[in-house]
Amino acid sequence: MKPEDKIMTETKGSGSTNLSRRSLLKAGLAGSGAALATGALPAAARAEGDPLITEIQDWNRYLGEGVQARPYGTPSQFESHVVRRDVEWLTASTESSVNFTPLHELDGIITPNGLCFERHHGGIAEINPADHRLMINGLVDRQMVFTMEDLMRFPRENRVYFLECAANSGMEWRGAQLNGCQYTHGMIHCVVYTGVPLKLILEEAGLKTNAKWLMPEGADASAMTRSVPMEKALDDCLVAFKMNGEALRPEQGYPLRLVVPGWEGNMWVKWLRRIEVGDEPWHHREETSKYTDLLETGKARRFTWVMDPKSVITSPSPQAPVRHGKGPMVISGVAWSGNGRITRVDVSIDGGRNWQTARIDGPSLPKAMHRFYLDIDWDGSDLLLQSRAMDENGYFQPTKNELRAARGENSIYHNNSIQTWYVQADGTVENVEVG
Ligand SMILES: Nc1nc2c(c(=O)[nH]1)N[C@H]1C(S)=C(S)[C@@H](COP(=O)(O)O)O[C@H]1N2
Ligand SMILES: [Mo]
Repeated sequence: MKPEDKIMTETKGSGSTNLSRRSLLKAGLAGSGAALATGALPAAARAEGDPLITEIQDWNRYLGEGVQARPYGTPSQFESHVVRRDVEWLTASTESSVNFTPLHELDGIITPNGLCFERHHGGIAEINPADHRLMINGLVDRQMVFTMEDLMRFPRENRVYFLECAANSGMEWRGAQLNGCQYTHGMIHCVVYTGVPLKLILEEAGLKTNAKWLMPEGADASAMTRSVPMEKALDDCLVAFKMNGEALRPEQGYPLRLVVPGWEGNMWVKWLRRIEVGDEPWHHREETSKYTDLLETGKARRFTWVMDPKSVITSPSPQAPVRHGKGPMVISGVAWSGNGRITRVDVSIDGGRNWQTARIDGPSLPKAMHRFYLDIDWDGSDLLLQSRAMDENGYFQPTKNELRAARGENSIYHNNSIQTWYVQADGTVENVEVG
């Protein structure tokens, strides 16, 4: 670990950011902060003499590039800061590593393909789809090998799902650590997949009566394998070849990946080359030494597949400070649950003492990202921003202390607790914890 790393704020034991709720309450800062927005924008009509209004600009005067300039479009040059980022000290190599979705720059519920976080254990496999095969073996009536062309002849479906790595927010278990929601919550993406229901492929091979588990395997250098229970495979899993309408990106498993809706990202095997059917789980590395939750008793929770309800405010946040001063402010964030739809998101501006119900806008789809907003009139005082999500099964997000009381302090995986951002009067935002 390099403590001098720019994006890292050591909250524990570093004076300037060691913020407890009590100290804020004492200072009288945890009060009302803001009311719901009502007025008009104060800054709207101040254009008098503004050359951007009175002068003709170059882009107005000269012809622009023609249609042949960008056969495959990329974002505006002014958006070049909107990129995936990694944290160098987090992993020993870049091949077995992770980068993070820039959540603070995005809106709506769909993640653009080029910004979907990447997690791979053996680098990106570059596979010509003509050379790709999917094999089904084990407890089936017919062992089968499919080409990509074969798979294109099955009926296909389009569905929107989030994928969250079980290690998302893992660095935050013991205290506020990374200064930005890209780093604290960016191991997630949400796209529309096109693929074949796994059920149809398994039916083609014919399941034996004792077929209870699947072992999907990746064609990459890590040959990722996990055990997937048959009920899930037959319920809503997809073998997907498209994301957001175009072919999967190489980073996301081109030409074929498994989609395991609502369940931890590790099971969504990329570069899917084989599915073995068995009668019991395989107890491989990623379901024993990794992706299990070590409790205080020394026992570990295993097969904790579902990603429980979670949310985060993406703006304002440390990488998206408030630049506009007091007045109307849009508080925005995302929420998701592996159990189904998000039914409610509450937002607090005073560290969890009072809550207001946020407005969910855009499609509300099961096991997909949801977008929420709270529009306030900021009085310019310090805020302790939090959000908490509730899903259609009535589950809601715990506080950090509630989570630690239930699971102890050893865990990395499955941290779905409430995040706090400290917004200061000058608009800067920091990752903090309230007691
Ligand atoms: N073949 C293969 N599949 C894999 C992995 C891998 O390293 N190899 N990583 C897994 C992990 S840990 C996660 S979180 C997701 C990440 O998916 P993404 O790269 O599309 O974000 O892929 C999973 N599938
Ligand atoms: Mo992961």
